[in-house]
This record gives sequence, structure tokens and C-alpha cells, in this order.
Amino acid sequence: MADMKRAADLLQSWDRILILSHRSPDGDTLGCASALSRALLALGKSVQFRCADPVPKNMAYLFAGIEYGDFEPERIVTVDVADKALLGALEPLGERVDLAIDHHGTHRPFAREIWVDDTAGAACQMIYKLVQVMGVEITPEIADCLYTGISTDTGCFRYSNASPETHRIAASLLECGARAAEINRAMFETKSRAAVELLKHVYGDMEFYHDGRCAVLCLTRALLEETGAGESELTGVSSFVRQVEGVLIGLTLQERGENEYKVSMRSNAPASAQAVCARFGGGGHKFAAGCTIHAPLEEAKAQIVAACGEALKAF
Ligand SMILES: [Mn+2]
Repeated sequence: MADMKRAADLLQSWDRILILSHRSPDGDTLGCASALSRALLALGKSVQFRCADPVPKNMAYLFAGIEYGDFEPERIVTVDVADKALLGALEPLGERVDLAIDHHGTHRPFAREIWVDDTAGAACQMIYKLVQVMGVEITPEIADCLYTGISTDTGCFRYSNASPETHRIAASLLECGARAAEINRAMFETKSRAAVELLKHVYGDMEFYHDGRCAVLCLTRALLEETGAGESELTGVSSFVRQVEGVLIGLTLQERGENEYKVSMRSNAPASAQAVCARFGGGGHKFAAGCTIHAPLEEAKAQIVAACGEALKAF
């Protein structure tokens, strides 16, 4: 297991580096990728970035002004990727990863060198330190990228993963010029019309189980098509399900393919979303985890609801 110093030494000795984010990219994996890209470019390295899924429109600013090179990569680095399966269509590259930087306690090793810190509220906290150890100045652009990842992974500093250190790093990023108010408005307040259409259904279609301690929302392809909602509209919907009073586990079942449902689960203490998702081969963090179930909708729902019921028996 590598540490920050080792990760910094490796990156400083490498060139022609390809950075990979996880599929369905969020603010943390993209904030890491964009901040690390900027830092490596500042060190004069050739850098590329790839992700199996497109960067959500509202996060395009993370990559503004970055000039990626056209070359054959020599080294591959993943950021915030807990499992090579999470590379999505880029999973074949998972065999060739030189360095994985991640903050998931459930990290399944796939890279030659691994730096995992599961005390970090966001992988961007790790990149914040790494960039400085590499001797790169935190520019306002890098500060925006890192702040975005930290803010989004902590639900705008509301979740228990926002530690004193998280707040200290965020404060220092503000001093470096991060546009916190603007970023938080874009990430948490601004809703597209498609998101509003989707929310109408979220309110209407939520189902409750186990004495109202488990809330479930099914997002079928038909519903997503009808509302025009895409991946960026879906971000936040799963945490929304958990916000109902009395709910300990909230989850969404999103239709991904024929008899394939992606579960995004959020829990409130003491319930562990991670423990439930692990039973289906998934992973994540204690209060935010995911898994995939291969079954028709009603069966997938019955399976996951039953597993939630098992977990809730303890409380
Ligand atoms: Mn993360």
C-alpha cells in the first residue's frame, strides 16, 4: 500500500499520464481528475483524461481551459475508483492501472500501486494534499475543482464524513480562491426543468416499507425518457429519498438494461447502506452505497427491500 509521499514520487517521475474517473461520474471523481490534470500540466507533464460516461453539463467548468495532449499514455492513474468494474466501458484498462487514489474503505485492489485513505471525506481531500506535496500551487481553478469534490461528496458539508479536517481544507480552498457560493448553487440549488419533472414523480411514486423506515423509488427507463432526466438529474435523487422523516434506508432502483437495476442507497445512522449493498456484491461508504441487481423490477425490488428489512431488524 502506497502513501501520499509514494504517490507524489511516482507521479513526479512519470510522464504521459492518463487519468481515469469512474462511470456515472460525480463531483469528487471529476474534481480529482481535473485538479490532478491541472497540477500535472503545471509540472510540464503530458496528460489525458477519460471517463466511460460524459461529464455532466453542470460540471463542465471543472475542465475549462485544460489542454489535454494527443499521445500514447505510459501510465494510468484512477481517482475515486473503488473497483475496476466501476470504470464501466473502460474496464479493460483496469488491468493496466499504475496508481489508484481512492477513499473507499471497500476498495478492491486492481492497480499496481494503491493509495487509499478511507478517513478522507472526499478523494479530493487527498488530491489537495498530494498537489501541495508535489510542489504545485493551488490556483483558483484547482481550488474550484477540489472544493467541488469535497462539497458534493459531503452533501454540502452536511454528512458525517465532513470531518474537522474537511472543513479546514475547504477553508483553505476558499483562501485559494474557490468560488464556494457559486459552486454550491450550481451543485445543490439549480435544477434543470427535467429534474423538476422527475421530482414530480419522486413525490408521487415513493413507496414505504418496514414501518416507514425504508423508502424506495423506482426509476424506469420509460420514466426517465418521459421526463427527459439524465444522469445529472438523477444525482441527488437517492439522497432525497432518505430525507423523509423516519426513513433509515432510502434507495432508488434505476433501470440500466434488460432486467438490470442499479441500486443507489443512502442510510441514516445507525443503518448501514454499505452492509446491505455488500450482500449484493456492491460497495461504497457506510451511509452511501450502491449495487446492481439482475432481475425483473418487482423481483429486484422484493430482494432489496427484504435485505433492508433484515438490516433494520437490528434497530
Ligand atoms: Mn468520492
